[in-house]
Amino acid sequence: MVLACTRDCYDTCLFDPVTEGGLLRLRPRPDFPTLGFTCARGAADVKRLSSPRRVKTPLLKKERQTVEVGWDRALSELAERMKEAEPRRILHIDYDGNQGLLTWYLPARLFNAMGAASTDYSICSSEGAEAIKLHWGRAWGALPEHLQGRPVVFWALDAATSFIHGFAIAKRGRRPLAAVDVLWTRTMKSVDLPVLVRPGTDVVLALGVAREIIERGAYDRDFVEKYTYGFDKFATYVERYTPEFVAAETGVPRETFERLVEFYLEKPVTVIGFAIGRTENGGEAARAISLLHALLGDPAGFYYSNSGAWGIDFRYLRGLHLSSPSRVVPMGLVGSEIGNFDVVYVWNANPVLTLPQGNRIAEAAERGDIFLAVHTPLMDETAEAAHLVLPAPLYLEKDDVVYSYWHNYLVYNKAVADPPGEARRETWVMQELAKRLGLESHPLLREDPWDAVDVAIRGTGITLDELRRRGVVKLAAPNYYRYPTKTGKVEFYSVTAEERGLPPLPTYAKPREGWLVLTFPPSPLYTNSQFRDIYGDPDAAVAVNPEDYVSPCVYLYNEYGEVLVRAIADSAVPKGVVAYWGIGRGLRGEPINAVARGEPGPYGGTPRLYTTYVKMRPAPCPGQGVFIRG
Ligand SMILES: Nc1nc2c(c(=O)[nH]1)N[C@H]1C(S)=C(S)[C@@H](COP(=O)(O)OP(=O)(O)OC[C@H]3O[C@@H](n4cnc5c(=O)[nH]c(N)nc54)[C@H](O)[C@@H]3O)O[C@H]1N2
Ligand SMILES: Nc1nc2c(c(=O)[nH]1)N[C@H]1C(S)=C(S)[C@@H](COP(=O)(O)OP(=O)(O)OC[C@H]3O[C@@H](n4cnc5c(=O)[nH]c(N)nc54)[C@H](O)[C@@H]3O)O[C@H]1N2
Ligand code: SF4
Ligand SMILES: [Mo]
Repeated sequence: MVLACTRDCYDTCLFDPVTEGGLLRLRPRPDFPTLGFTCARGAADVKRLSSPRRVKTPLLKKERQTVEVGWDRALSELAERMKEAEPRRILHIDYDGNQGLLTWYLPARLFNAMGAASTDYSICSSEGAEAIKLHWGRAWGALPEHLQGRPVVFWALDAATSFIHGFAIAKRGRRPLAAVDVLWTRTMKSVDLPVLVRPGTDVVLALGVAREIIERGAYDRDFVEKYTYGFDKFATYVERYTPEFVAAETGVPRETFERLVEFYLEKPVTVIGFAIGRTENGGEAARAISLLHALLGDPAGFYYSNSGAWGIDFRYLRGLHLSSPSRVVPMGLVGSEIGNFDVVYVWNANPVLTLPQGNRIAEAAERGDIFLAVHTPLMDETAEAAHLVLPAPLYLEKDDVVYSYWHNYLVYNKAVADPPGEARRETWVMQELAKRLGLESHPLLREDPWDAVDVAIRGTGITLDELRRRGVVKLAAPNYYRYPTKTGKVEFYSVTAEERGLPPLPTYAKPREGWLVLTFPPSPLYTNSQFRDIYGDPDAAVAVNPEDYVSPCVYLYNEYGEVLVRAIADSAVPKGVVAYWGIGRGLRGEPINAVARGEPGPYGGTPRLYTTYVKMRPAPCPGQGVFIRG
C-alpha cells in the first residue's frame, strides 16, 4: 500500500505505511521522486493523530459557553442559520489543508447547488498560473525528471526549505544551480549563483535576460518560427531593458547579471516559486520568466504548477458544470468584505490566520455579525473564533484520491487509522446538510461522491476502480507542444491578453519607495499554519537589516493595521526588507496578516502579500508577567 502526503506542498511524498512494535510508521518510499526521506512534518503525522488539539465531538458556543453537542443538534443549528440567510450572504472558505479530491473539492457542491458565495481560491498560485497562461495557454511545465542532471534556477523560492525533493534532485545532478531572491535564504546560500534582487523587480531582470539572449542571437530560431507568435514585437519591446536599466531597477550588479545571462545560455530549468505571484509585478515576472524558455526552445523548461496537466476535472468535482456561486470574493478581500455575509462555513483552511485581514473574520464572529462554522481535525484560530466546530478526520483516517502539483503520480490513499470520537468526513457533512436544507435530490448531491471522483479523473486515462486496485499510477507526461492560446502558439506577444483588455507584453511598475517591504519566507517546521500543535508557534519576531534596526520590539503598521513583534538584526536581510518566517501572530496574539496586503493581483487575483509595504517604529516590549498571547 502506498500513501501520499496530502499537504499543500510541492513534494507530495509517497510513503509505505508499516507497523513496527504495534505502532504505525510512515516510511518514505526509496524510489523517485521521494528518494527515501521526508520532512519534519511528514515525520510527525502519526503523532498528530493523537494530538491534544484534536476536535473529537461537535462543539457549539453559546453565550461564551462551549458545549459538546451531537451531530444532529450541530447540523440542525447550522442548517437553521443557513435557511435564514440569503444564499449570497453565505460564504464558504475552503483551501488546501488537505489536497484530497473528496476532502477539499467535492464538498463545495453543496454551496454551489444553493448559489452561495465562494472565494476565488487565489491565495497561493493563481496569479502566476493565469499570467503564464496568457502566453502558453497552460501553466504547467517541467516534471521531476526534467530537473535531473540539468542546471536549475530557483526563482522566488527557498527550495531548500519548501521544496526539499526538487532541491535534492537538482543538487544530486551536480550541475550548477542558481537562485533569485530578496533574502539570503538557505537556498541562496547553497547555490553556485545567488542573485539578490530588490522586491518586485524580477520582471525587469527576466526581460533584461531575454534582451541579452536575443542580442546575442542565442535564441532557438526553429522553435521561435514553428511554435511561437509575436517574436518581433517582443524583441523590439525588450530593447529598453538594457543592462544599465536592469542594474538600476533591480540592484543586481552588472557582473552578476552577466553571469545569470550566461547561466541561461546553458538552457537551465527554472523552478518559478508560487511566491512570485504574491509579489509586486508578480504576474508580470511569471510571464517574463516563462518566456525565457520559449526563446530557448524548451517548452518543458519551466515549472510552475502542474495541477492542470493531468486532466483532473476540478470544476466537475465542485459541481461548476451545473451551477455556480452567486458571487466570488477574492481571498485577499474576505477579511475586509466580511460585512457582506451572515454565515461563513470553513473547511480545510485556517483563514483567520492565513488570509490578509483574516483577523476581521474572527472579530465579526465575536461581535455576532456572522455565524462562523468550521470543520477541522484540529483546533486552530478559526475554530477558536467559531460558533460551531465540527470534528474532521486527518488524512490517515480516510480514503481519498490524491494528486500532486509537481509529480505525475496519482494515489489512492487508504485509511490506516480510525477517526477519533465522532469525527466525520467532509462529504458526509455535505450530504447531511443537504438533507436538512432540502437539497438532497439536487443532481450535484444525488451523485455518489466516489462516482463523481471516477468521472472527474477520467481525463487522466484511469478509472477509479483501476486506481483503487493499483494504489498508485504514474500518469502520462503532457504534450509540451500544444498551446491552447488564441493563436495556438506560444504568444510572445499575447493576443489572448489583448483580447481581454490586458497588457499583451509583461509590464513593469516601479514598486513604492520610502516603505519597508514585509515578506514571508517559509519555515521548515510548518506547512502554512499547520504543525504548531507539534512544534509550537513560530517566533513573533521579524528580521531586519542591522541598518534598519531600531529597537528590540517594534510596531509594523500600514493602512491595514498594526502588529507588535520582536525585531532581530540580521545581515541576511537586505536593507529595506523585513522578514517573518511562517504564518503566525504578533506579541499581542494578533495575526501577522493583520497588516498583509489584500488587494487582488490583475490576472489570478492573488494578493501581493509578499510585497507588503510597512512602516516600523519602536515599541515597548511586553514585560515579564504581562499577558502577551491573546
Ligand atoms: N517547509 C514548508 N514548505 C512549504 C510550505 C511551508 O509553509 N513550509 N508551504 C507550501 C506552500 S502552500 C507553498 S505555496 C510553497 C511555498 O513556496 P513558494 O511560495 O513558492 O516559495 P517559498 O519557498 O515560500 O519562498 C518564497 C521566497 O520568495 C522570496 N521573495 C519575496 N519577495 C520576492 C520578490 O519580489 N522576488 C523574488 N525573487 N523573491 C521574493 C522570499 O524571500 C522567499 O525566500 O511551499 C509549500 N511548502
Ligand atoms: N503571512 C502569510 N500568509 C500566508 C502565506 C505566507 O507565506 N505568509 N502563505 C499563503 C499560502 S501560499 C497559502 S497556500 C495559504 C494557506 O492557507 P490555509 O489553507 O488556510 O493554510 P493551512 O495552514 O494549510 O490550513 C489548513 C487548515 O486546514 C485544516 N485541515 C487539515 N487537514 C484537514 C482535513 O483533512 N480536513 C479538514 N476539514 N480540514 C483539514 C487544518 O486544521 C488547518 O488549520 O496561506 C497563505 N497565507
Ligand atoms: S509536507 Fe511536503 S515534504 Fe513533508 S511529507 Fe508532506 S509532501 Fe513531503
Ligand atoms: Mo501555498
